[in-house]
Amino acid sequence: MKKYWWKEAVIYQIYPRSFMDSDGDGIGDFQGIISKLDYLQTLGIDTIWLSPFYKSPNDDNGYDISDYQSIMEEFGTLADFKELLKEAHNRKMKLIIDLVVNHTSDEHPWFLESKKSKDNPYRDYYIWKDPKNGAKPNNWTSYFWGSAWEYDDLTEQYYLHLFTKKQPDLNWENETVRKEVYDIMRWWLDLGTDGFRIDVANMYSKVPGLPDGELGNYMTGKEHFQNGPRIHEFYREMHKEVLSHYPDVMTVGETADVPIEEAKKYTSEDRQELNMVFQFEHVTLDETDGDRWNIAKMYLPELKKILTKWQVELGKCGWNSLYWANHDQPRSVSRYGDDGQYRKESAKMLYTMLLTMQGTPYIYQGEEIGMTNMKFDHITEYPDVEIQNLWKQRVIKEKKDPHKVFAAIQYRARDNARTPMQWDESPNAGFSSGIPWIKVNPNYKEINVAESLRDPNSIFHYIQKLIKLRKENEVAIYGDFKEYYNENESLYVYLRSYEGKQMFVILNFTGESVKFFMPEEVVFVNAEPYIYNYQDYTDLGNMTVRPYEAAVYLLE
Ligand code: ISL
Repeated sequence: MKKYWWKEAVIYQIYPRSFMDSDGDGIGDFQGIISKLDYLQTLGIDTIWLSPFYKSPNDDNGYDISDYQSIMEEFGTLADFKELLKEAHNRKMKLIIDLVVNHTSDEHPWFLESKKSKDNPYRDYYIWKDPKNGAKPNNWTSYFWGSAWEYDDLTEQYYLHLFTKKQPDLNWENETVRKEVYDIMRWWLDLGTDGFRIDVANMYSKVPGLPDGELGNYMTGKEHFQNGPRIHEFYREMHKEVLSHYPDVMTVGETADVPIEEAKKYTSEDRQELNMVFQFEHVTLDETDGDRWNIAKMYLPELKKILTKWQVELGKCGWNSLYWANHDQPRSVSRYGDDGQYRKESAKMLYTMLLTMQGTPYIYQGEEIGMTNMKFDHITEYPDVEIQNLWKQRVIKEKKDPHKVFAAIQYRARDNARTPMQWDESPNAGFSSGIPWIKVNPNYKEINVAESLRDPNSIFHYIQKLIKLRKENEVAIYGDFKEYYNENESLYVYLRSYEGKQMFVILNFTGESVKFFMPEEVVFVNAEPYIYNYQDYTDLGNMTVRPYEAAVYLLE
């Protein structure tokens, strides 16, 4: 197995809008981020991923870009970005940025041109189609509700948008579009950025003819645009044109619904496509039939089966990315742990897992202090376009039970994890001296960075220790993965092995105490775990694993 810096990195995701506001406009910014780099360094972070910071009308919080080479005014200037990059590099931290090129904003000059006329040179930058029998060209739906097609009166054609109608899909079949994308990539790499998180990375290639999708899926048409016919060709071209000329940069593709066989293709080194992808199986387990808003209960053996499968199968040829949360997912402690009585124990347990698996771990801002889901009181308090559209569709149009829909929103909304970073006990959690763009979670007086830094037993200090363990023990990064007791409904137990060293991990995913017998083949030299999440550790001879207990043993 080849070694690379990005396999050994611990990546911290910053959602700039909510991280730190330096100028009091209620919106996070680059200077705010710069002021917190030392904090991230204290945690042990060596790589930062910045969510989009480009010029944007913000229909989807910056994932709708109107100029790829300009900075969103609220965040600062290009000079601020360069300063951030320099300050990060001074601290030996890498900085990767979001590449959003499945679509642009409808206010991007390419689209403004494209919609002018059918023979405009930019027309073919997007996907325009004639009506079919007087109606939409096909039955595909958008991720953010309703049809994926929008009619344009001027030219009497429809354009495709897999997300909001302000996010028209680029036409990747057009070679000129691909060249534009590669130019943008080179431009940012030449500035010194260290790589890309690639948005919606597996949806550029649409099946020719854009056939109707199978009915009955939550997303109609997805079999015709996810991991489509030319997608691997596009990545090999991107690699040849751009990435191969910058051998030290990293890429991670965001790939919803990626089967493991496809993930192997994207990430196998010999194929020269991407370094990693984000798979979605463990974050869709609590859906019913693919419907994100019909919440299902998670069953631990199922979750383990998924996680183990990716560990055992992908590591052989590609590389995993490990995550519990990001700006599209609820807070991990509220979802997989217990954000009440066992908040600290369960957050520590979850991150014990994340940092002792094979792959590159990604920590979303605020996770390191155990931030919890936000309980907004009213639908109008959710800024996310996805939620506003969902409400219009399910409650207003379809007349579904508003209480049920609201309960699902409280559980799953992306805004749960987009509330401002909780820095201290001062007003607005120290995030801003102005009025924050989104409500601050009222629990900031108990859950905040200042408190975490004071408390030697905080989640922060525990994760800091886990990162150190990872940096000092290659077995945590490169080791093979073997699971024990896969049927157990409470515990996740595994052994990592690498060049004669072993690491044994026991995690209790429940709020109950559970009896545990050591697997016979695991031989301990030292009874004391290297890391454990209670004040004392459990004796191995007669072991009862306490609620959300976690222990990591290093075996020689
Ligand atoms: O989180 C989802 C919907 O709630 C996913 O379906 C998500 O839309 C999908 O994973 C793509 O996400 C990415 O692209 C979107 C953007 O809204 C997300 O924030 C981004 O991560 C469109 O650019």
